[in-house]
Amino acid sequence: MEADARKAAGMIRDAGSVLVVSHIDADGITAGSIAATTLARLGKPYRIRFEKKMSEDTVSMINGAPEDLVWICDLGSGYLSDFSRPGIVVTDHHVPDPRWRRKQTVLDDFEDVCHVNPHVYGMDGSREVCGAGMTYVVSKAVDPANADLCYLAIVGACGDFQDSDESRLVGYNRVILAEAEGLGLVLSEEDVRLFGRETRNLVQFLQYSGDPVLPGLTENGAGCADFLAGLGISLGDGGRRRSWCDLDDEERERATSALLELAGTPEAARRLFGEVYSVTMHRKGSGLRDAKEFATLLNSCGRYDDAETGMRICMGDPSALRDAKRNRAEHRRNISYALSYVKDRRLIRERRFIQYFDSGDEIRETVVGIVAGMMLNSDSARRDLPMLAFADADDGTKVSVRADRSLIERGLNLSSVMSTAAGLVGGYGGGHNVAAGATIPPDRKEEFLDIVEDIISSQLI
Ligand SMILES: [Mn+2]
Repeated sequence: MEADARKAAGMIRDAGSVLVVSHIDADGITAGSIAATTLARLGKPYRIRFEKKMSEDTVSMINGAPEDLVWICDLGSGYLSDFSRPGIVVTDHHVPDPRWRRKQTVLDDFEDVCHVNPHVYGMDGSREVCGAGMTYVVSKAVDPANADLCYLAIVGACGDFQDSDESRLVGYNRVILAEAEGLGLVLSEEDVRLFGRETRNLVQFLQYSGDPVLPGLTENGAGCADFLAGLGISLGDGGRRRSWCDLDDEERERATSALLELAGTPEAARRLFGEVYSVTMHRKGSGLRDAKEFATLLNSCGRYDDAETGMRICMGDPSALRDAKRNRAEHRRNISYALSYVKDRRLIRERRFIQYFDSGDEIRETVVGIVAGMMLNSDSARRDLPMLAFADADDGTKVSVRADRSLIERGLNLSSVMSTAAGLVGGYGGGHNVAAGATIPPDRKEEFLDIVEDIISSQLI
């Protein structure tokens, strides 16, 4: 990895001009910010483009770009054999293009693509290091002084849920974390891992927990208020509502043990409690101190075609935060509109092995997955069936599907359901076992649902 990073660093130093292409999610925005800062510090002319995915248009834009070098972050590994130009550096963590691996050993006609990807070095790119992490490795090879960007790689890893499986960062992410802690840029602590410890008030913090489900608290605001009152924890401080980060040590310990007891199983307790990460340069309650909240803010920028605002935040522009908060408020309004749209119109249809709704062009394709997940956890839907959602997109119909973890134990794997079923109707798909997606031709939804049901019924035991 270090040899490849040095090679990439050499190509970057030698280039007269650079185009950075990165993904629109939190990992992509932090990766793009690391790349852009690296180039700015070198005094190199550069341009940055954020992309939703590596479409055919993106590939031809890259192949035709006038810059000497294209630095592709958090994208690109799956498309290496589509690049036909010299001067490409890819710092990504997605599974590499299999054709590239074959050709690399036979023909060696890809010598101009410098590919820095954890899968090549025997690491698991879904958990051990993210796109921002790989970009950081190259940035530091360009100049060791870029070590101060390591905290962005931690935010990127949290954005890609790389800390979810073990309730803490693992693998190479821990190497980066140790650097970040050593420089005093990130603080890691053992704490309750529910979302919103800096910005949500205490009731919302517990009420919107979701994973794990806390009996009597999840989706029950009054229950949360009673629970906190029972522990002698006040919800407000003067006129201000308190957040989880406002609790003193003693209050936090009391609340934590009560929550762990409520969680019930050791597995739920393990998901509830683990490591949390704070970006020390940002103050409490700013929305940027907790790494997960920072990543969520970046994601909300990306979802509204405004990844650039996210990048301005990462690069230290204070006015960008106000713009991003406007994005986030819009995001919340969109989600709540989408939820009531699906509920009020009773859009959910139930089939034997799946439930689904078709949102047409009423819900943005970039948030329909979140809406599907929230519907699954609401009282308008069944928990024991996967929830699938359709939304119109530029290049076809976007499909998002979510399932309760209990179905995974029974053999469900939504990633393979989506890739197989989409492939059979002329689309493509993939993802994770509990959350996956696809893009399919709009006129083949019914056929697609039939195939999805067939595959799910054969998976479940
Ligand atoms: Mn990523």
